[in-house]
Amino acid sequence: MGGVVGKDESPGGWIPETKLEAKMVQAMQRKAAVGTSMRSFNSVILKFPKIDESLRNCKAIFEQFDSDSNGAIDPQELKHCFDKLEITYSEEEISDLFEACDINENMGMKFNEFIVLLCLVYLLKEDPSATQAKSRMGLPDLEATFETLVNAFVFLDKNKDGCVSKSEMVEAINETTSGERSSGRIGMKRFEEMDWDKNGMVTFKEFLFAFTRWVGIDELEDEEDAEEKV
Ligand SMILES: [Ca+2]
Ligand SMILES: [Ca+2]
Ligand SMILES: [Ca+2]
Repeated sequence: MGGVVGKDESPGGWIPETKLEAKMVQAMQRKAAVGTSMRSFNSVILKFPKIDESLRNCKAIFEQFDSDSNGAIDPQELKHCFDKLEITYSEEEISDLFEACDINENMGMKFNEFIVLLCLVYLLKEDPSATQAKSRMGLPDLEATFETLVNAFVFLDKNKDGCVSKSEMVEAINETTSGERSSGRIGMKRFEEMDWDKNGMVTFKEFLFAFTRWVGIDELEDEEDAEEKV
C-alpha cells in the first residue's frame, strides 16, 4: 500500500461539489448502511451482461418520451416524463439533474444521459421511511438493474464516502481469488476509463456513464461524435 499515499485523497475522503452530489452521497450512505448484495469483484463483473441487456431495453422508454423524435429529451419532454412516472421534483431539482447529466451541455438528454439521469432519480428516491414501496418508478426491470448498479458501487466504496478511490478499487480486486486475476486487470483499466476528470476518484455519476459506454449504448446513436476529445 504505502508507496502511493493519497496525493489526491484528502484524509476525510472526497467532498461533493454540488447540492445534488451531496444528496447522492447521502443516499449512497443510507444504502451502504443497509449493506450490499455483492460479495466479490467478480460477482460485479458477472452482472455486466444482464445490465447491458436491461439498459438496451430502456431505449423504448427513451423513445416514448422523446415526443418529437429528435433523438434527445429536452427539459419540456423530461417534465412530461417525470409526470408520467409520477416523480415529483421541483423545477429547480429537475434543472439540477438535467445539468448534471447533460454532459454535452446542449440542453438535450441523449439516450446514455437519460439512463444516468433515471438511475440518479432512482437512487435519490430512496426514502428510508418508504423502503417497502414495491416499485419507485413503475419500471420494475430497469429498477432492478439500477439496484444492481447501486449495489456494485456500494461494494466498491469501502470507506463509504460516496465515491470510489483507486485504492478502494485495488482492494476490491485483491479480494478476488487468485484464479481470477484477469478480472483484476480489467478492473484497473476500467477504473481509469471511469475517472473522467482524472482526480483519482470515481463518483457514482462517472461510474454510471462508464457503464453506458461499456455496454455500447453510445455506439447505437453517435457515429459522428463518439470520440469527444478534451
Ligand atoms: Ca426530443
Ligand atoms: Ca470511497
Ligand atoms: Ca473522478
